Amino acid sequence: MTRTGRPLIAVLGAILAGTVAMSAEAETFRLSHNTSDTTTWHQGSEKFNELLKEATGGEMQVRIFPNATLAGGDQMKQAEMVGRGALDFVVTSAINVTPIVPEMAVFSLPYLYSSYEEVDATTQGAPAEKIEALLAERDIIVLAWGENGFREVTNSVRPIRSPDDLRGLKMRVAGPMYIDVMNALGANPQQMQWAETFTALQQGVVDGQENPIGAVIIPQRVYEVQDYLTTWHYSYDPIFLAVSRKLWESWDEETQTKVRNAAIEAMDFQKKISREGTAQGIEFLRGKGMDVYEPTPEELAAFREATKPAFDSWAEKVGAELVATFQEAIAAAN
Ligand code: X2X
Repeated sequence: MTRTGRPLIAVLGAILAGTVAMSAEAETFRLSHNTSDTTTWHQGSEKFNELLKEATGGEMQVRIFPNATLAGGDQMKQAEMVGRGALDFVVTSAINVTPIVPEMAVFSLPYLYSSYEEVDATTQGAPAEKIEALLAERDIIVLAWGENGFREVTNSVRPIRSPDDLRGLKMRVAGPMYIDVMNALGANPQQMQWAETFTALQQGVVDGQENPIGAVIIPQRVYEVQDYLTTWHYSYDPIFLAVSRKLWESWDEETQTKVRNAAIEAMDFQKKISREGTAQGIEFLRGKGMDVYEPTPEELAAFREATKPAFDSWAEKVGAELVATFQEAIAAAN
C-alpha cells in the first residue's frame, strides 16, 4: 500500500458509514388512524408510507399506529392532536372531526348522496375546498380524500326493513350527528369508541352498529357478532389524510409536492379497494351467514323521511351556505 492508499480507504469507509448512518436516520413520522390494522384505512396508510419512501429516496417514512392508540384510544382526539402538532399525520373520517369542526358533518347528512358519482363531485372542487379551509384554520392540512363509505346498519336482534324496526334497539354510534339520527328513528344510541365496539357487540352491551362494508365491516369481521345487515346507505363518510401545519410548513415546496402526491395516490388506492370490497361484500357476508336485506326504493324513501329531522337540525348547524355548496355540486354530477 502506498502512503496515500490507507487514508483513501479510510475516507471511503467513512463515506460509506456516513451513508448508512444517514439512511438509518430517515425521518420517521407518526401516523394515527382509528381502525384496526386489517382495514383499508390501514392499507391506504401503508401505501402512503411506501410511496413516501419511494419519492424521497428513503429519507421520509411514516410509522402507522392503528386503533387511535396515540390518542389514548380516543378516535375523536386525533385531528385536534394533529392541529397542535402532537401528531404528524392522521387518517380519519369526517364524523370524528365534528367535535372541533362541526361543519364536517355535512358529508354525513342522512341521504345527502345517492351515488359514488355524487360523492366524488364533493371531495374535490368547491365543497372540498371549503372544508379544507375550515380544517386549515385548525392547523390541520388535508392532503387527500379517501373513503370509509356508505354506512350500513347491522344488528343481532331482527332484520331492519323499516324505521319501525329500529325502535328500541341499542345502537353503537361514532359521533353526535348519528346520535340524533338514531334518536329520530326511535333507537337507543350510545356513543362508543370503535376499538371497543366489537367486544360490546359480542357481549350484547349493544345490539347493533353502522359502518361501511368494504372499509370496516368485512375487514374487522363484524359479521362474526352480527346477524342482520340492511343496505340503507343512510350516511356517507369520507376519510382524509392530513398533516399538522407545523410539519407541513417546515418543508420546502418540492418536499410538500412529494408528500401531497404520495397522499393522493395512496388515498386513490384506498378508495378503490374500499369500493371493490363493498361491491363484493354482500355476497361475502351472505356466505358468512349474515341475513342481508336490500331495501326497495320505497323503503329507502321511508328511512329518508324518518331521518329528516336530523338532516334539518344538522344542516342548520353546518350552515345553509355550505349545504348548498354540496347540493349544487351533487346536482351538477347528475
Ligand atoms: O367509528 C366508526 O364507526 C368508524 C370507524 O367508522 C369511524 O371512524 C367513524
